[in-house]
Amino acid sequence: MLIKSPPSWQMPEREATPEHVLFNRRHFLGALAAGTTTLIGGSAFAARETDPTADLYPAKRNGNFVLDRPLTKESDASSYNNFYEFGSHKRIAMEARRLKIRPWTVSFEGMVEKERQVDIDTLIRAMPLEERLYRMRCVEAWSMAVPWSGFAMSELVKYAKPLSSAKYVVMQTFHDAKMASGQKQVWYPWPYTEGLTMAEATNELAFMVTGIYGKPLPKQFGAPLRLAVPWKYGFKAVKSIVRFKFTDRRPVTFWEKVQSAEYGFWANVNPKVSHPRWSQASERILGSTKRVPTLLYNGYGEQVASLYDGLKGENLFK
Ligand SMILES: Nc1nc2c(c(=O)[nH]1)N[C@H]1C(S)=C(S)[C@@H](COP(=O)(O)O)O[C@H]1N2
Ligand SMILES: [Mo]
Repeated sequence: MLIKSPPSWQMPEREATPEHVLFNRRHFLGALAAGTTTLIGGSAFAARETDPTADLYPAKRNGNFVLDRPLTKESDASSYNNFYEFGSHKRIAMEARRLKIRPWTVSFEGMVEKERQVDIDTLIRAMPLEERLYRMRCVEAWSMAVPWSGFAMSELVKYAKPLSSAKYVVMQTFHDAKMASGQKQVWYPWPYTEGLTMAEATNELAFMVTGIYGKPLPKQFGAPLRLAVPWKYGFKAVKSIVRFKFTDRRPVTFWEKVQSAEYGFWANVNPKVSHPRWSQASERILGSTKRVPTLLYNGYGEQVASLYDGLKGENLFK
C-alpha cells in the first residue's frame, strides 16, 4: 500500500520553518562554518577529490544577465537546499556528500538522430562555459540570487540533434536508493522527472548548470549537471541529470505526479496566482527575514512571455 506523506514544502516556508528556529539554525551553521569550513558546502568534496573540470572555473561572466539585488551569500545558498533524494528537509548538504559524481554518464534518447551516451567531462568540455547571475524563486516562497556557471541549454539541444518531430525534452535525475536514502521513500515517483517544451529549452534563458560561485557545482546543488530556468518555480530546476529524452508527448513531472492539484507542467512564477494553500505575492530572500514582492515570470517576462502567447487555455502558473 502506498502511503502519501506530504512533503514539508507543501506548506508555506514560514509555517514549515518558524523563523526563530531558522534563526538559531543559521547561527549554529555559521559557527560550524567558521570552525570547520570543510564540513558544509562543496569544499568538503574539493578537499578529498579533485573535480576533473576544476580548471574551467571561474568561467567568464556573461554581462547580459544582471540582477536587481545583491548576490546571496554562498554559505546561505549552500546550506538551505531542496534535494529530496537526500531527505525532505533543507539541510541536505551533509547527506548529499554520498552522491557519487564520477564516473557520470549522460544519455540522449528518444527522438534524436542517433541515441548516444556521453561522459560528463567530455560533454562539459565540448560546451562554451560562461557565468550568469540569475535569480531563483522556489514555490515555497523563498528566493536567492546566485552566479551559476554552465552553458546555454540551446547548445545542449544542438549537441543532442533532436528530430524536428520532438516537442518536449524530458530530464531525469539518477535513481540509486543505496546512495540516496530519500529514494527509499517509495511513495515518491522516482526518478525525479522534469520537462520543457523545445521552445522553452532553446530560449536564451534556459541554462545547464555545472558550477556556482566560480567553482564546480557542490553536490547539494545537483552536481554534476542541473537545470536553471529562472522564470519558473524552482522545482523545475532538476538536479543531477543523467537522461535527456526527446519526445512528442508531454511528460507528467515528479511533483505533478505527487500532487497535480498543486503542481503542474508549466510552473511559471506569478505573484497573482496563489498556491492553493499560500500566497505567491511575496518571497523571502535567503539570508534575510525581509520579504520582497514577487514579479511575474520572476522578472524575466521580457525574454519569455511570448513563449506562452498561444497557450491561454493552459494553467501556466502552477
Ligand atoms: N532531483 C531533484 N531536483 C530538484 C529537487 C529535488 O528534490 N530533486 N528540488 C527542486 C526544488 S523544489 C528546488 S527549490 C530547487 C532547489 O535548488 P537549490 O537547492 O540549488 O537551491 O531544486 C529543484 N530540483
Ligand atoms: Mo522549490
